[in-house]
Amino acid sequence: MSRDAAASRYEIPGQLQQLLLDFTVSCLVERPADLVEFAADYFAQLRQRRTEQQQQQQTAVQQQQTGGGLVAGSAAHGNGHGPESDDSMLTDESDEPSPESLANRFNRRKSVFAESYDPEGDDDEGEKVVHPKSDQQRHRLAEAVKNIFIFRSLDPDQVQDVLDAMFEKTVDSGDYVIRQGDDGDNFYVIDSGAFHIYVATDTEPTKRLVGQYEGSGSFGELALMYNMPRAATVQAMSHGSLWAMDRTTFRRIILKTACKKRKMYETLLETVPMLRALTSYERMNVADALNPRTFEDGECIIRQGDAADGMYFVETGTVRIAVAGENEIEVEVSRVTKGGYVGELALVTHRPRAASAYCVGPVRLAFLDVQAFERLMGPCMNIMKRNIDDYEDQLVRIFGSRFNMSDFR
Ligand code: 1OR
Repeated sequence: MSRDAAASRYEIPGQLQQLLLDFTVSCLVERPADLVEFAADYFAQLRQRRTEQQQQQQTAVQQQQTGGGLVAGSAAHGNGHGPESDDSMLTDESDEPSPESLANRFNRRKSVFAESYDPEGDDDEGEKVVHPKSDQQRHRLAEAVKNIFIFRSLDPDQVQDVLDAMFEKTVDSGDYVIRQGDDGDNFYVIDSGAFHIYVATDTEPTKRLVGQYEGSGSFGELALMYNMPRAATVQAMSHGSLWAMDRTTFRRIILKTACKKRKMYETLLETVPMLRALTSYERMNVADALNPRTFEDGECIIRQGDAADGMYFVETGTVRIAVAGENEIEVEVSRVTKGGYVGELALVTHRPRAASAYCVGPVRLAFLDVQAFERLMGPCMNIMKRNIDDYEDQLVRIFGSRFNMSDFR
């Protein structure tokens, strides 16, 4: 074989170098225990993202061709138009659709609505709804909504409207509250009871248990936020009570704030390698729970020895981490920039802050409080613990063997 023939036969594809480089960086950052499993997941996600992007581009082109965007609220009520109007969902409703068709509908719809819905353009004000309640009901409702992340950014008037509009719904074990593929009617906050979440997908058409709620939490926001069919089935596993809010009130009061927040933190959360351990749905929940914090140059974000109230993701700027040894003199041990995080150690070890954190120039952070951390960050725990081993090595190098963080765990 000639040299030229060999060269053309072994030509390196243009994307290979970048692809392998990205993959290698992910491996170095996440240090997976099982490289083969990690590689399989990594490339599967990459392919899924590319498919979604292609679908979104196609949709954008189709919308341009048909001359219309989505009308908020139209498709879920069955009078969609343009590319959605031929969707089988609107015509072939039977009582118990096959899980396979549900999954197909969801996957087709998801990218369309998630991308093209613009809450800013939604001027559907709707009427104020009031469901009278006893004092006891009002008290229980106030307790139930306290920890619902998407209510936290509301102003007091909006909270009042929310409380007025909610109505109680009791369920028995086995009742379906939501079925995957259905149109969205209500948003639910759990007052009491256990609920299972099931999802069917194209690759796994038999519905699979993906999570559960035990006496608290909320669900049913996705279909209302993105105008798409229900993404999961939610079934009561015990007698229980729910607070429901109708779709119009949800969209009138909650939608804009919640969508804005999810959009604002979407990019940040995608750049934090650790959070790849979460599903995109779980990352959205993290976005709901985050709060912006800004600091000036030199300001102290975390003080060594303090009790911990939460952790921070770095949005912009640089954070300097310093540890004071026995002589109280602080030594810089590392710097954290965009995509990194600080303050998780004390939350994992349940100990006081092990180091101080200072701003180098202005810094913008996203704060996750300790309750949200405990509810949402479980799937990232192994990655955080592995990174803590790194801190330990670093501290032993700087201060000697006195620091032993694994004792805390
Ligand atoms: P919805 O309006 O689509 C079903 O109705 C609700 O179940 C959904 O809103 C969420 O509030 C809730 N994926 C999608 N929806 C979920 C999930 C979920 N968990 C709860 N819901 N996943 C489980 C993540 C732990 C991802 C599965 C791949």
